[in-house]
Amino acid sequence: MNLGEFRDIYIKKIDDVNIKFIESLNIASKLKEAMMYSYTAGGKRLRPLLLLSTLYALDEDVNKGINTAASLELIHTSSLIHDDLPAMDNDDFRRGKLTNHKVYGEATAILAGDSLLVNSFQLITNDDLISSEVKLKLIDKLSACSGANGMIGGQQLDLENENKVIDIETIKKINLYKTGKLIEFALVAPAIIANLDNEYISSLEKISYHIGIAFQIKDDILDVIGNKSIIGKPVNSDKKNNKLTYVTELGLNKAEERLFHHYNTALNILNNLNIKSQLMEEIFNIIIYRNN
Ligand code: GRG
Repeated sequence: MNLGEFRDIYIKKIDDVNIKFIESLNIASKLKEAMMYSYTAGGKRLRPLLLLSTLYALDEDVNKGINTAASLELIHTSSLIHDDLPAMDNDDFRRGKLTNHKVYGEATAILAGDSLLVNSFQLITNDDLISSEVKLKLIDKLSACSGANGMIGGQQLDLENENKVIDIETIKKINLYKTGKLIEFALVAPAIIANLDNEYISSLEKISYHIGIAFQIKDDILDVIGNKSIIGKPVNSDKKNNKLTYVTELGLNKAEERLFHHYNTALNILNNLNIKSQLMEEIFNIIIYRNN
């Protein structure tokens, strides 16, 4: 199967699951509308694609990962809503549309982000295709990767280091948590679903480490040289928020060198696993060569 076919089949399934799930929530209509607004605002769906292509590479039934991948995308969406808030990056546009708080107000945007995060776990608990033991392991890993020791902790580090002169190691650490931890989940969840051993999990974690950093370096590069109408949000947001990134620290050329270093290292580890990794590699390429 090629990536286009894979994406057409499985991303549709994920969007169906998430849209039905949000529709099924019997709540205040403005909250539900705000959740739906950001989920359906677009987005490349790279994290679910990574998760499902890894399951495919491991020769597992890809359908066993649909709800887990859907859950991951809900959490990613929640983080974007919060990231754009006035107390964080204070951005007006995301995915080419007004940010959630610009449409629904700050209070509802906070609650929409909270609900997308908290309710996401129910997609795993309600999955009929995986065992209770696997569900517990997935929820444990997903909460670890999202919470204070994961993405949210990374965002806190990012905030604390605004306006500071920091070294490349600190920038790397921020990236590793803020962006890398959800990528880690995308690569490790398939190993949990496939009941693989710790040695395998550790190799996938290593790949996610490098691809997670590469992902964020590319994001930082696009923040400087991206086209606003293609990336769907303002450029130079990092400069506006006095954030140091690989690009501000090293310049574009050296940042790009680092990007390729991490990309190539991830590919080498992946190739040593001898799995059906062609789709994974195509997604790595999208991460590295994308223009949005
Ligand atoms: C949800 C309680 C709660 C807190 C959120 C704000 C925050 C804490 C974390 C920020 C995490 C963040 C936004 C990291 C940047 C990750 C990143 C590179 C996002 C862009 O991802 P893409 O390119 O976006 O996959 P699309 O729009 O394609 O989905």
